[in-house]
Amino acid sequence: MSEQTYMNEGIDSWNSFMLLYNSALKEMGTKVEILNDEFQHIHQYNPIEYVKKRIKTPESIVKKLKRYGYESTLENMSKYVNDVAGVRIVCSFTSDIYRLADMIRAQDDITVLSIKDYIKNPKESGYKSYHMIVTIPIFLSDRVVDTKVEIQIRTIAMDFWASLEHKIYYKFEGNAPEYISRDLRECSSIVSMLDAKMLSLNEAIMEAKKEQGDPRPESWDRNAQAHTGDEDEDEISIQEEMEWNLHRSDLEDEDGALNQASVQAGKKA
Ligand code: 0O2
Repeated sequence: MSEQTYMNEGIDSWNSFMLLYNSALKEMGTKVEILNDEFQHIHQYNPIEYVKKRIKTPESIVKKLKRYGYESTLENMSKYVNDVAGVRIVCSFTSDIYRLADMIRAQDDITVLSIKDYIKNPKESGYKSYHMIVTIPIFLSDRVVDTKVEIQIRTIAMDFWASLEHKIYYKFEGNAPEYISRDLRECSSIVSMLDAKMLSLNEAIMEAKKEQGDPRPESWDRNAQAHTGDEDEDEISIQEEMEWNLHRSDLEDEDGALNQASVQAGKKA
């Protein structure tokens, strides 16, 4: 069943939704870890540098609904906010992004609702990243609920740019002077050049290794530790950006609306 049907069946509390979204994050986190482990096993190479997971803050949900012109209710949240649960996968190379996206898309239990390729079509700001909105089934005691997750996949360089741009833009509350926006776009071009350079450098290293008779088709220097048995080094780091431990009464009024006062109470733990 979809999140909507779940809601129509009277399961409409904030905590029930958060349970779903948190479970979806756990499921996706595990899927990503398995893909990385398998890659390591087959190709002696791990494409993922790190993974971040986060649940959107109530404040940010209310802001988004307001921007879309909807009232702040749980129903509207589940209908219109696609990124309450978000997983960000940070890879080494641009080619890893598309490989991972294909692997995620190919999983039978995942349904892709939409894709935005901001690498091929960067945003006006210079933002680059590959976005997928997917649903993943969450098996509860008496039902299965297909739950939405936003997956963002990008390189370390793209992530570096996006983090800093977010901070800078935030300071100006959306009214950054034109020269700042221009410089940010220029930095974004530098990021693309850097990514392209690192990718071609890596390909050159692989070629050189092959010529030297390395028996492994895809052995990469940076994964040398994979062969030393140092397992901790191979593990991807998954960071929980924030957690919500809030109660329904903190967040909703009698009609089930998400209220602004409670949003304040729901700021980052
Ligand atoms: P936060 O705080 O990261 O959660 P839609 O999905 O079409 O309803 P939305 O959500 O604007 O609309 O879609 P889009 O454009 O795919 O953006 C989703 C997320 O991408 C944003 O979430 C940001 O995380 C990131 N993002 C998009 N554009 C930019 C940008 O110009 N700079 C940076 N740094 N990040 C960007 P939120 O909800 O805006 O924010």
